[in-house]
Amino acid sequence: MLSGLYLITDDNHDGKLQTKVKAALTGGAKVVQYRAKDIRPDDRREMAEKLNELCHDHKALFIVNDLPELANEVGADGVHLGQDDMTVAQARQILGHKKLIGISTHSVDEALKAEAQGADYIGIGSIFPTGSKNNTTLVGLATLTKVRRAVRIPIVAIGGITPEGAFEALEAGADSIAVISGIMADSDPARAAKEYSLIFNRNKPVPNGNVLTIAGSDSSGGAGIQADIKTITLLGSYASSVLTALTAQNTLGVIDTYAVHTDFVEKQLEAVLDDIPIDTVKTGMLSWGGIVSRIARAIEDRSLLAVVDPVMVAKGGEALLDQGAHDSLISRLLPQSYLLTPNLPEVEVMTGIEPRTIEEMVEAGHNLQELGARNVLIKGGHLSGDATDILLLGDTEHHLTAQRFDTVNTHGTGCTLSSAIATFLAQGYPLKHAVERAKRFVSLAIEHSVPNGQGHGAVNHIIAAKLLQQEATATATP
Ligand code: 3NM
Repeated sequence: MLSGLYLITDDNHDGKLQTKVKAALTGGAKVVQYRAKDIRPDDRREMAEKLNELCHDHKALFIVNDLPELANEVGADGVHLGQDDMTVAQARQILGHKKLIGISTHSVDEALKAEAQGADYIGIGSIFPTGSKNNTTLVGLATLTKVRRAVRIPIVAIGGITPEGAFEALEAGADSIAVISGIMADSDPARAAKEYSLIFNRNKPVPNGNVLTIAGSDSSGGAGIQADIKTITLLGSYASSVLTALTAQNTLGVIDTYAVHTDFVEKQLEAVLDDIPIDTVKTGMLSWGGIVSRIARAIEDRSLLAVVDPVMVAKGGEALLDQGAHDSLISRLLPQSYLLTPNLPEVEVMTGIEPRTIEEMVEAGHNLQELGARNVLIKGGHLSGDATDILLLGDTEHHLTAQRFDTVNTHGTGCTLSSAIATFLAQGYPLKHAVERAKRFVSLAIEHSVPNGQGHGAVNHIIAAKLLQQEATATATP
């Protein structure tokens, strides 16, 4: 069964093809199709041999575009044919019955014909507009759904597919998603591939997705590791945790903190990461510089998708990060963050400017992207009026507004939001969906918070998870 992320190589012979394919395989690509149009046959064969070996080392399939003879010579798993290439029967004669043969199709008729001819899978495209291939037909998601109803063989959706588009294409019935530019043109192909790969976690049985939280303990249970584990668990994923510090804390404030030794933080990290296939990471309070650097290194080495909540000050105003940690956060961790989720005071600490308007929030977000954050969510809760957050997704900008509730019981909102985002990402929601859903969860948790203790009571994770589930069931299409 052909499923998962299907990478197609581009024609950009900049000497980085192998490195990029290896990164994509590390990020979770399950199939690689070698598509090399204008290259000398000897060079093509040499490259095909190398990529074939790389794929097999990563237990991925290797498919050659257009050329069954080359696929045969290098021991590839199959060939992919265009409508104008040889027939399936001709390719079968060269490759035999054990190899895969795929065909590009652009309509229900072509798909039915490909299945009748004995193709093992079909490509269908272009689903969205693409700059990677000339003269494609734009078929769209509706045709994809019709093709799904018409054929039984696996369907690979192709053309202009972003992670958001991948989510839609899987909903529309695709088994696999083929991507060129979304991975090959990305400066970080491993993370890009991971982002696409996670979309395939959708609809897996509970616990769906492995989330690792790296944060401090809040003895009162409302924030920190405790809020993270409640959030991740109640939303249906599996929570692992690495503790960076203990706090003596209650709803009135932080009384004291006790940092865990850096070596021991690293031991915890390695114990988890060497064993459990972690889908996403959330980082919270990291306490001091040595810890921040080691965590940044682990995230970099393993190309993890990390939601970084740059926790710097507690609600009561106590500093939770020393100067060294603050510097390492900016120079080491920020460039490794898949999503950075600062509130306005944290934006000020990181950029030197405290935004007072939406425009200033957007500008500060771009500054944080220039410092290396891949995507940024600036939480506008500290501005008056409805709470508007700014989400910068690569180079697109979204404004997300939520109702403000008049309550002091907001202990743990930041931790809850970032761990909910990490959870929904691990469950196969693309980033914008994950952020929107996490915001809804936090809104419900604040709306239904109950006083507990003498200060800022905690948000209500339990009711929020139930209500979110009910809302999802009510809006699901029958
Ligand atoms: N075949 P990107 S679209 C190779 O419609 C190819 O059959 C298509 O590249 C088809 O992910 C396409 O960069 C290009 O849009 C896909």
